[in-house]
Amino acid sequence: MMSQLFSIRMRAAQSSEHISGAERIAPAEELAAIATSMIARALEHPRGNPASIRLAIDALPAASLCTASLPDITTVLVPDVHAGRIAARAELRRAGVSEVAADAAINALTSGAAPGGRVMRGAMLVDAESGERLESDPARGIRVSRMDLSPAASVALTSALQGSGRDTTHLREALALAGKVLLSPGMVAELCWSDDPDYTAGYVASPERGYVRFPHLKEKGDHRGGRAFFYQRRDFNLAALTAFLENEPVLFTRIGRIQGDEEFFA
Ligand code: WAQ
Ligand code: MG
Repeated sequence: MMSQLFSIRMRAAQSSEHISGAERIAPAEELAAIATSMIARALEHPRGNPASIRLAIDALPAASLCTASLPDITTVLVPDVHAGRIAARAELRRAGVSEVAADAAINALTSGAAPGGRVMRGAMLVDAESGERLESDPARGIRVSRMDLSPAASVALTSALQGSGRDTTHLREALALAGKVLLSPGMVAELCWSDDPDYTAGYVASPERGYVRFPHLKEKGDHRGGRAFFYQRRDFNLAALTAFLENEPVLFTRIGRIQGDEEFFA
């Protein structure tokens, strides 16, 4: 029997611009330390100084906790952003995303997917065939929440990535987020790169290949980034998907495989 677990979430914003966010699942005795580190992280974020920091803590009903395995990890060694974007596009195509949908999403993330060229708080939802956007609020998008690594999975991931220089908070959190999105029905692929100006890596996740990283998907110093979740339209139900991604708790208790690096030259 596991002890009572809580979802703890942080979101920091300037007037209308998203600064940072974080989602964890933890027992009561860890909440104070996690809250402290989330606040510090919001205050020190390279995207700027927040005007507001919101923390939310919710008890999770023990019966509702779903456990799962994290996706496999592959790194594609692209030499620069140009090659990175071509490789990510090819990965999306391989997963079943159409050319028009892949290009629309890449262009949206490049120019800022929220109105006014801003960064979205959450992810856009994209029809994998037509490229049409399916989220109801194009500034907020969908925020995936209530997912984390179990303590054992966290230790296993650290030891599996040891010496690779890749055991970053960015990777850990993105892996859990991508892992939860992969569990949603009709999911074809996810495209992501960070909105943190000093973090250039991004990934494409898909059911077949898992979490495929690209060290360069944007130039250093660029404040734009975001996420696109591609879905098959025929299985798409916005209300059910939103309920799952935003509210269903998922704890990753096992890690996936760490695959050998792949080369890519554009
Ligand atoms: N749910 C949905 N979308 C989100 C969420 C969330 N919980 N958190 C962030 N986003 C969206 C939002 O538009 C952000 O602007 C954008 O994603 C980027 O978020 O080395 O750090 O937290 O393998 O900056 C990927 C590569 C890092 C890691 C991704 O994203 C690696 C990253 P960030
Ligand atoms: Mg960020």
